[in-house]
Amino acid sequence: MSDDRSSRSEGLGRDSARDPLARLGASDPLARLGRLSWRRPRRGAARAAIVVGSLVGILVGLGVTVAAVSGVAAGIRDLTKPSTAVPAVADGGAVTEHMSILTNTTGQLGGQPKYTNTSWTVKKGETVTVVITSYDTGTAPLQGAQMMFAKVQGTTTGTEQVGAKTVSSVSDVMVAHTFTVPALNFNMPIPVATHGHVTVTATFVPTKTGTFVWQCYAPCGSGSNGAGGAMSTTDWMEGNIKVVNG
Ligand SMILES: [Cu+2]
Repeated sequence: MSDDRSSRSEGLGRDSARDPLARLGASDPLARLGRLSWRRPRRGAARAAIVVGSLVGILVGLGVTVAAVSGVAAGIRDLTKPSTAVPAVADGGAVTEHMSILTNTTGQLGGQPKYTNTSWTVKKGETVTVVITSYDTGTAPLQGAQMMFAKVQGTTTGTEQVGAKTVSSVSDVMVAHTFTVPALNFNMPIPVATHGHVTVTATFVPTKTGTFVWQCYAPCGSGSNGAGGAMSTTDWMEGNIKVVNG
């Protein structure tokens, strides 16, 4: 290229109007071709350089724009979002759900025990205190696989309060009912009300959302195995707990 450059310098240095060679060169198709072929890459290179330069400029501009836009977006996000990470659902609140187990029922299932407030809604992540007051003075001793429901499970302390006593289980022969939410691995055994009534209290924190069935697993219903009547009737020994986002 340096040779071409020098010859071009000579060419440029010539006065084409007075130099026949220059004129010849200018009119000679081969010479023109040569000149063109010499100039073309330079023009091409120049164009390429301009194009590349423009592209770089555009890309840099785009980059700056993107950075600016994302910066603005980040700024907007920062402005609209809480400054500290907040768990999506937990509100750190607390709620108490009161349930009773009555035995003075009338009608078709007359005399059979019945829970009140059988369906309620709580928030995921909040502390739920369940207070169950039972008026049932009869027992429903646990049988076979039901034995596992003598144990308190899934409460924040692993225990429950029976009156003023803190217990981690209830004697299986003294159980009258259970308040069990299998999907939440939660179980409160309710002992017989030896003094007219007994109040059992426990707390738990639901960690997942959904609608979960709770059930009594003590054979307190009718029939030979105690699984009929109240035990197989919704809103008697069975209900729903709905856990929603806080
Ligand atoms: Cu029961």
